[in-house]
Amino acid sequence: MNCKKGCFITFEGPEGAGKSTQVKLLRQALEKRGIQTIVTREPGGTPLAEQLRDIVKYHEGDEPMAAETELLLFAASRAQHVRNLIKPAVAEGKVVICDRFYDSTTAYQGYARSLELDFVQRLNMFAIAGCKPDLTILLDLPPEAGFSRTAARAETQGLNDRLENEALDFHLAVRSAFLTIAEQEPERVKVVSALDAPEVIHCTIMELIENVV
Ligand code: T5A
Repeated sequence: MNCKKGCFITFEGPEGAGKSTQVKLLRQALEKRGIQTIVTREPGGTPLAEQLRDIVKYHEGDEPMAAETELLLFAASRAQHVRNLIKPAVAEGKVVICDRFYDSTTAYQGYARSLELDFVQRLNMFAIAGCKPDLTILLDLPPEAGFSRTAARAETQGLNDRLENEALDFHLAVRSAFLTIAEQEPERVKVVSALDAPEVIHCTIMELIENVV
């Protein structure tokens, strides 16, 4: 494996699918091969975008956050992240691995929150300014399986966030939306079962990565 140019890889999937676990394993594997790799996440990734992450994930109090506000906060975080971190790093020839990107907005805010899909997609394109992933790994698993993983973690590390606390129907809609996106863009979005052991999933991802890195 020999990275000749920068590239941009995103991970998507329902809560607790194991994205962060796989991002870490992929980074280690690429760095072992001497490939300069940047790992980042959404929402967040730059100081300002991380401030927006705190608001959109942990807002509480008497004033509920409107779905439209939530959408715009994710888009604002992404606009900042793309311009100040992702684009410059890819231009320098690095491999950028991002834990969630605009497919999460389409799935969570577009499909699961039922915001107007055409508008969500136009907003996504506005926020990314042409910075589309070269490859997206969709880690797929039933929400119930993801919940049992994150519940164990919440017990030891603290509370779930606003979106994790949504009802099962919401998370079923998110999963189905991701699978729809993968059907629509089979060249870019590759579905990998998240039910296997982490090492097995990692091997599958390494095979998919060979084509882009
Ligand atoms: N969101 C985000 C939107 O609504 N719109 C958007 O546009 C964007 C960008 C982000 C939230 O914001 C929403 C989606 C989210 O609700 P987050 O904290 O970044 O919040 O949440 P997640 O991305 O869902 O991160 P999680 O940490 O919850 O899930 P991961 O990263 O998929 O899972 P991971 O690797 O942390 O693993 C979870 C647990 O499972 C174990 C791990 O050890 C860990 O304990 N695990 C496995 N167990 C068994 N088998 C495996 N294969 C396992 N892999 C990991």
